[in-house]
Amino acid sequence: MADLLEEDLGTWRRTHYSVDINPNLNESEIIIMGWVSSIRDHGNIKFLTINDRFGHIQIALKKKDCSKAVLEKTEQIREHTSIAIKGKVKSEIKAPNGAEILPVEIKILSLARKASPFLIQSKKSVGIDTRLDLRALDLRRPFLQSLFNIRNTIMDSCREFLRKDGFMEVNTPKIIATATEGGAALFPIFYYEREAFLAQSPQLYKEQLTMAFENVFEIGPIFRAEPSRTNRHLSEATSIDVEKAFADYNDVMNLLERMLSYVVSKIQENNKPHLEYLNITLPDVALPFRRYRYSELIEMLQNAGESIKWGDDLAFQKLQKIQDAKVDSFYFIFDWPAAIKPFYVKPRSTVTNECESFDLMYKSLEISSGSTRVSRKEELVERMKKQGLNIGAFDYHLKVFDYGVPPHAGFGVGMERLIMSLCGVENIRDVVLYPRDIDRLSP
Ligand code: AMO
Repeated sequence: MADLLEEDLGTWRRTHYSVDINPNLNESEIIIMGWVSSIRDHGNIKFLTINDRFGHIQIALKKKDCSKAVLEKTEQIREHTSIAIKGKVKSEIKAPNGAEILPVEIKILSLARKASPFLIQSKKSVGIDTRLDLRALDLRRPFLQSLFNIRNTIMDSCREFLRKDGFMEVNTPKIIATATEGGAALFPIFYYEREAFLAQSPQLYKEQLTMAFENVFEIGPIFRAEPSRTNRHLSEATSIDVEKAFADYNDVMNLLERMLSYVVSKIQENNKPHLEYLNITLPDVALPFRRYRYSELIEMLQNAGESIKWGDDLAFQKLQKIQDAKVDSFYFIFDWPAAIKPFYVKPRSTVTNECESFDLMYKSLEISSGSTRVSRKEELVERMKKQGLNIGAFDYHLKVFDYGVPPHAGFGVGMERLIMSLCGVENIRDVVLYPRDIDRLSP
């Protein structure tokens, strides 16, 4: 019975989005489309709220003025039903946009058959697993709509910034033959008769491309087999990878901080309603960001009574100690021990057990790492040997270095972690459409 109510679009097309409706359109005939987010029945008048991608609009059904067909249809509607409404705009001071729609005809395009297992309007909702199981429905929540609109601005503004700065966007293979960041975190796959891997990072390709295009960037997926369950690790993340020829780590640290400052200015410009809804103040991105030498932080931690020595990685928990004491926004940690950074990172010429590397941190969360790269073949082979890598497996990469790879430097920014830091989100799964982790492979 209910199915018979559903109709095709036919010749109907949307004339206005919710944001376009305002009192100036009073008496105009319009068609809006979207989904029903709330129904309030006051006896002789019923209000529907229709959401579309830009916001929501109120529909007022005065029972004495509506046709029988319209009233019958609205009896069938529950929240989430997809709907088209032909009607007249009426200015109404009490309505959200100063105007509402008086419906003349309604098409039910797709009925919601079940009640949503979670509330759409609330910022805090049920546990994330229930929501992820029905993620597309979850994504109708204004909270996530705001986050993903901000994510969209981040993607756009990074691209815009890098293009203006003379970078070319590239796409490198995601099916690869060898590890780039160390062997432990690879996902093996079948590739015809051979074993291959999902790319952990575009590192080696972006480096090679500096010899042809000088300045390149890629926004794409990286795959990491992360067995730990944390709120900041995914098995499939998005990275903003940047590589620049004839530059060193100081140049790209400057580039990265300028990029983030640009991104924040664009969010402020484009996402005012989303920032207001989320009730967030964006972090301070005054330039330059603070810069701490790795050895300085080790000393700071030792003085604070931590058992840590030079050469140890700066674990998340330790960094929380520094955060409490010192920093509450973005900062760089530079000149890391060479032994704990990948083989392609260039050792410092003066203090060779350190390397020209940096991490960009937000409080205790690592947002990006980058470095000056080794551009001479012999030095690269030596670094690989020191790290116990199978040099033969990197032959395809090493042979490029016989043909004048320029000095170069770059960084990779974790997109999800960047959004977490900008929007104050605690669980990384919330800022990915369909997260992948050790427990989740669907939807
Ligand atoms: P790194 O391994 O530090 O460096 O990765 C760069 C940034 O990517 C993000 N990231 C992750 N985000 C979510 N889940 C994960 N499992 C995950 N792993 C990494 C982090 C991290 O700072 N090739 C170098 C970059 C370079 O030097 O250009 C690299 O991949 O925010």
